Amino acid sequence: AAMGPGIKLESSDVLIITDMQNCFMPGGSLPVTEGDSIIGPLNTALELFASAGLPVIFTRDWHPPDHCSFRVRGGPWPVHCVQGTEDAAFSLKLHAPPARPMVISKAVDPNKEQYSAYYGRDEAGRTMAENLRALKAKRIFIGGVATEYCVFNTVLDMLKDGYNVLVFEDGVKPVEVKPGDGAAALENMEKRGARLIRTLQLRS
Ligand code: VGL
Ligand code: ZN
Repeated sequence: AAMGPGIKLESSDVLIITDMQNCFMPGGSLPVTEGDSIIGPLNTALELFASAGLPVIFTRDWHPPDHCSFRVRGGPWPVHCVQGTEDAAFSLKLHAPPARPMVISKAVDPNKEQYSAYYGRDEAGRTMAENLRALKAKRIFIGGVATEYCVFNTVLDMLKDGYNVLVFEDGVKPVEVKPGDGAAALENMEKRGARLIRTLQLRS
C-alpha cells in the first residue's frame, strides 16, 4: 500500500532529528532545497515521541569560524553553521519536546570534517553512541538534513553497531551537489539494512 503499515512506538525507541538548523533552511548559509518542507512531518514524529515520553536527540553541525570544510580553507562548502550564530540555531518552527532534547554537536574540530553525528558529543562530553547505549535503544527513527551527508553517515554508523534504523522518507532532504545524490543515498541505506518509512505510519 502507498501508506505502509502502522508502526507502534515502543519503550526502546529513540528519535534523532538531524541538523535542522537555520543554515540548512531557505535563507540560510547552505540552504537545502525545500529544507523547510520536512518540518511538518518531523513535527508529527516529535509530537508522538513527546506524548509517549520517549527520548529525542537533536544533532547540530557546529563549526568553528575557520573550519576546514569551508571554501576559504579549500573545502567544498561556503561558511556555514558557525558556533553560536543565529545561522547555526535550530529552526524555531520545529516543535521541540517540552523536556529539553539531548543536543549532539559535531564537526567542532577546525581540522576535521565529521558528517556522522554518531561520535558527536553532548554538553557533558558523551558521544551519541554512548547515549544510545545508556538509553538501551533498539530502534532508531531518523530524519533531517542532509540526506546524503549527515543522515547517511549517521545511519551507517548506527547500522554497524547493530541498531534497527528507520529513516523517514518524508522527513529528509538532500543538498544534491549532483542531482540524484539524495535518492542514491536512500537506496544505499536501504541496501545496508535501514528501513524507509513515512512519518504517517507512526502510531502511539
Ligand atoms: C553537512 C554539508 C555540510 C551535513 C554538514 O552534516 O549533512 N552537509 N556540512
Ligand atoms: Zn558542515
